[in-house]
Amino acid sequence: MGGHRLLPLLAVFLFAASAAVRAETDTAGDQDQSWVAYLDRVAQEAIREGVSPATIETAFNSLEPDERVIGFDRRQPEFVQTFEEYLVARVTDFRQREGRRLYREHQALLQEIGADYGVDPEYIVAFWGLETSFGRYQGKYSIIRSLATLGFDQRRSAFFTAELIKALHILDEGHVAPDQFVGAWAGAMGQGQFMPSSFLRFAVDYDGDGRKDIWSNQADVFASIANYLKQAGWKSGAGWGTRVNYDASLQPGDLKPETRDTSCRALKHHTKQLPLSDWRNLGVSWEQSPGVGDDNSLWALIVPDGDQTNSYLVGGNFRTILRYNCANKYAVSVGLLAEAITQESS
Ligand SMILES: [Ca+2]
Repeated sequence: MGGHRLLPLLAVFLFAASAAVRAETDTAGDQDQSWVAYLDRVAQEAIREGVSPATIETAFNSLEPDERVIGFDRRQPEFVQTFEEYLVARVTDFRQREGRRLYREHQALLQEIGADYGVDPEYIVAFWGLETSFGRYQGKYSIIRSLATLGFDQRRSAFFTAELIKALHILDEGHVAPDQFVGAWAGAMGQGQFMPSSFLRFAVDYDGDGRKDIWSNQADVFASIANYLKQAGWKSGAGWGTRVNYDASLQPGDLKPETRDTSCRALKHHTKQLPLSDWRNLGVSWEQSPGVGDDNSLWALIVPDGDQTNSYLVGGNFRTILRYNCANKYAVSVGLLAEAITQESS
């Protein structure tokens, strides 16, 4: 790869940056040196993967760790929300109202993208609303700086270093200007909050301008979310699940799956998957059918908080939502918000 002979140049550049930092803070000298060594190691790996040295020089120029990011990473939640509190905080009146309004405003584009990817468009809007309140809160942290800080930190170094190298690829491909390459403190980017690895796998240039702009191009944002769901197995029209009632004699804890899907921790709290007819025979009932009369599909029972009055049967699309964000309460809120978006406003 042609980049190899440029390596010494990059090393000189990084060494110069480190010398400047060391001159300022003598006591932190060792820390600075290992930070620079870390960036140098990342740079070499990225260059080996074909990222241009110029891109890396721009990205790493005067880069310093962001202590705020470590603070967020170490912060413990002060209290644990109940499932009900979580839903109230996420599926707000504002998001339902705004979701309905934006669903109508972008209806033609959403229908087209929904048809192209085989994804019900109200779910695209629901993810958009839950992730960033429809693009309002994407985060203003430098993606490169956040990921380098978390990659340099010991706690999840390998994960964030891999994401950092992928972020360098994204810059190198020219999808976004370096000064606009921003997002949430832990590296989730754009209106759908994709990590760099998800961007490289799923982001789409739907409007055809050559850039996958998940930050500000509405068509790219919608199509990228839709493509993520499609690749994760979405089935259009199959629903997500429904709230259910059942008799206290049914013990969901006794209905463990024979083999456990370990791809996502939330699945630990799912019963085995059964057809709706089996659930009916077990005394489970529902007001609103979870699927479209598709008794061949398989449904699991979840009881968030162990509260029987707040239980759901969830299907294949629910498991797809978990691939986007592995938390049962998140996935229920996506389903409920999507339903609210297609309801007539009251
Ligand atoms: Ca584009």
